[in-house]
Amino acid sequence: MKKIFILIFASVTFIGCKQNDEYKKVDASQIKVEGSMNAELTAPPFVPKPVGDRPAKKLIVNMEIIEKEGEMADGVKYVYWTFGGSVPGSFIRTRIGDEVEFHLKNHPDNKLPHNIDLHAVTGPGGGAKSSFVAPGHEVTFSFKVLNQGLYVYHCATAPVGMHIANGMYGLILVEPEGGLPPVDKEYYVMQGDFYTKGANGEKGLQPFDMAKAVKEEPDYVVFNGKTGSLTGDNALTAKVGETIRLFVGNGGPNLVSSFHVIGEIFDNVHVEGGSLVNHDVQTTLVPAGGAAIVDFKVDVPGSLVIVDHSIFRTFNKGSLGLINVSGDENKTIYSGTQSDEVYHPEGGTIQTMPNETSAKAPKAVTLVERIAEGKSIYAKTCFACHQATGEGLPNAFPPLAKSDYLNADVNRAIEIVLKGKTGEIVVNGKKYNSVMTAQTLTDDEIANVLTYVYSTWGNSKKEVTPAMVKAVRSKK
Ligand code: HEC
Ligand SMILES: [Cu+2]
Repeated sequence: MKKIFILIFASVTFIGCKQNDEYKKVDASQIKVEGSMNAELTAPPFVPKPVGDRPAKKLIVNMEIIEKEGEMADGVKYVYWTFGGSVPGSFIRTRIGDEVEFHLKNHPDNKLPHNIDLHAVTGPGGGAKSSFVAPGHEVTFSFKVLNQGLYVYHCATAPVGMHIANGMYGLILVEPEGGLPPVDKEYYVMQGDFYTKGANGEKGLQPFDMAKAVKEEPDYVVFNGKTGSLTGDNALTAKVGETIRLFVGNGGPNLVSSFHVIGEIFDNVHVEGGSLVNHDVQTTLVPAGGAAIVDFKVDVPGSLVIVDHSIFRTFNKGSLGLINVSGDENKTIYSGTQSDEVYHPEGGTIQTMPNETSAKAPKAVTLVERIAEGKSIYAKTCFACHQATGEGLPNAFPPLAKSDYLNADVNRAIEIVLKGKTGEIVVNGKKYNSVMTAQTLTDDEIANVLTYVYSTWGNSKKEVTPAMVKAVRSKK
């Protein structure tokens, strides 16, 4: 009995030690600085060079606040307020014991005063009070970094929520003595939610919408300030065998992020950006005004998808990024599809989507009405898969923008929307082999949505009428 007790006690203490790693609190206030240097600042998705084994220094940060127009999504303009000209703002990399001399400059062309609250600062308002700066002014304040970890900084000028919602946030990293363990690639990814007067995708210059922000109903939830900041030519890259570290932040202002990378498992996560390291994690929670450091080794080639796993945000509001991994396959780790045979449950392979819009859709008669009506149908039914601007998703959903397949045969396109589609097709030279669900839409709705698709994104401008849809519907 006694033996068993000792055994249990011993194993509990053993596990206990193991989980606590070897965290030792250092009294950073006693660390002496040796010399000074200018901080390297980088725009996302890049980060400055690691601190390595450099001693603590006086680190001079020159940060300029710039208010400027940018693009939230294709054709959607937004006036961002930025730290250093980017959203999120410039990445600041320090080590424990550094004395940061912070120069905050408010560009003379800016309209508003701003300041900065750095969560890495021990002191009133994280520096906010001492850093309040009017347009055309520069303020200076200093602080010693006492705690290691990854910290958010943000503007804290009233109305605070609005300054953050316009993009005024970024990350400051405090590395431990000797630096973080080396990895092959490091990237900077920060989520934010945005509130525009127009609905998601509505073009033109979009002012900030305070009412939506108060209700916490964003039109956009994105990484690095805009949709597409980490896709297409902006996708992150890696090679098989490399270890990747992501410095992940969440500026909010409102939403909490369920940060996940589809196709990977985080080997290590600095939980909440602090010193506790968790291992083998699928999704890590990044609170508004919080951060996490995740790393993983990429073992097989392909596209990893960075998402907020509150997944409608990803497929409907923009929080989607890619890491394109190149290199050799490893069939032991991942086989790829080993067989694909036709599976016929009762009723066929194509499922039907329920649809409540059919009854109340108004009749469009002119081409302009058809396009307007079609646009709203697109936003309700097609958008989730083919994306806001019809570009589709690599390997999953074919593009409708400039689609040779679409433009080649209008009756075939009508049939696809009517009855769904499965089996291999080639669109703009790329193969797709997936399933499009049958859309339960009326003849009018199909005519309108297809007319809209044909009339936008460089397509053939073909008008589709209800009569044409009717003809295809009555075919066999
Ligand atoms: C659930 C996801 C999904 C939805 C919703 C969806 N599609 Fe598709 N669509 C697909 C997939 C997947 C394919 C490719 C099917 C295949 O591989 O055979 C496709 C193919 C197509 C094609 C032919 C290929 C091309 O790119 O030209 C057209 C046209 C099309 N869809 C139009 C629409 C329209 C219009 C809507 C809205 C009314 C819509 N789709 C809704 C997934 C979807
Ligand atoms: Cu501000």
